[in-house]
Amino acid sequence: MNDADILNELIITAKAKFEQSLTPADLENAKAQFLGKSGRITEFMKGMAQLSVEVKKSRGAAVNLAKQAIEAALNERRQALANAELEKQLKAEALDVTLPGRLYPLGGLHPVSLTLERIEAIFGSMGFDIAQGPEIETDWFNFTALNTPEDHPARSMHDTFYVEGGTKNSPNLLRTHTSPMQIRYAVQHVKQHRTLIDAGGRMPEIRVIAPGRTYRVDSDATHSPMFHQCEGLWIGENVSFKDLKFVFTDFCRTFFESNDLVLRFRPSFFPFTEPSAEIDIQFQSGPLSGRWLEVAGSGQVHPNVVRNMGLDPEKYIGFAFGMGPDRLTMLRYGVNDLRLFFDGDIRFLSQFQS
Ligand code: 2NL
Repeated sequence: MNDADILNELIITAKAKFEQSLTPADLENAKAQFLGKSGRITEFMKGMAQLSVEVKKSRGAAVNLAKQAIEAALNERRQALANAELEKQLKAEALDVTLPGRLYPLGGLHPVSLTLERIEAIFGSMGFDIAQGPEIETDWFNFTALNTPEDHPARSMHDTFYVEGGTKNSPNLLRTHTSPMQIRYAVQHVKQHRTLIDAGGRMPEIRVIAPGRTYRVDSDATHSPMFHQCEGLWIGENVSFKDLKFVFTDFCRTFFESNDLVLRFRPSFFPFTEPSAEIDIQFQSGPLSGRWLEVAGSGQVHPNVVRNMGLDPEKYIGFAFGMGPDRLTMLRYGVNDLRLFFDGDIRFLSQFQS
């Protein structure tokens, strides 16, 4: 075989080897076989030392051409492997920009919070202020100011959570109802209008609701140690039980979205009201139709309590009521175990998104 044939053969073999190389590493190994230090091109050039200048020249030119051809084939193959690699990567990371986005589940309000918002919106629309305040109260605001006698069972360790702090005469406790906030609100209101009141002017009426968390030592299917309350208070010079009846009837009909719902006021007793009444409601249709359901306590604010607000009970009169948003939530949604609201099971809680 002459030189040209040998070199052509080398080029063809190199091209074939490069084609067979499936990875860059294979390809570099194949390259070494032809262009490396002991590669076949290098070998071919060895022994050229003894040749004549003419032959060296023509042979050198031929070898260089062959070398260039092999290098060209090598580069082409390198590029092809790089392209294939890129193609593979692109395919693996393929992104369908036409796919819809993944929705993140949105949180929602707790069913009792929904009820509180509802209560606030309804009383707010009737001109009631909304007052929020401390859950750790003093004995004065929670009991004494509310005409609750020293020996009342509600004040016992069995019924109330006492906490550290406070004074011997007025220990700190977790409020057992939201009434203390109403006293705070009323005292503030009266302070604000003191000059006017003392001058015999007309004090703007106290119209407020106090929603929030309350605490009692109690725990079963219908009682939770932490529960919610929402109380209402309306004090003025000429506020009567008929106002309470109207306001509360309107509230219940709006809250339960039931215009034919009827109310019943049943005589009762609370230390802070006199007279007092339990409020029952009756649906005229639906699953609870015909049953009397207790939803609130109420009454005319006791003169002692009016006095503790800084007002003269001979001149100022009004009513108060207290209801349980937890129970209202159970009635509205037909839930029969109060504990479900406070277990924190998202499968239960996520059913109340509206
Ligand atoms: C119930 C009973 C009631 C009140 C709460 C009240 C507040 C003040 C003065 C007088 Cl500042 N009374 N609140 C009155 C009657 C009943 O709640 O069974 N609640 C769930």
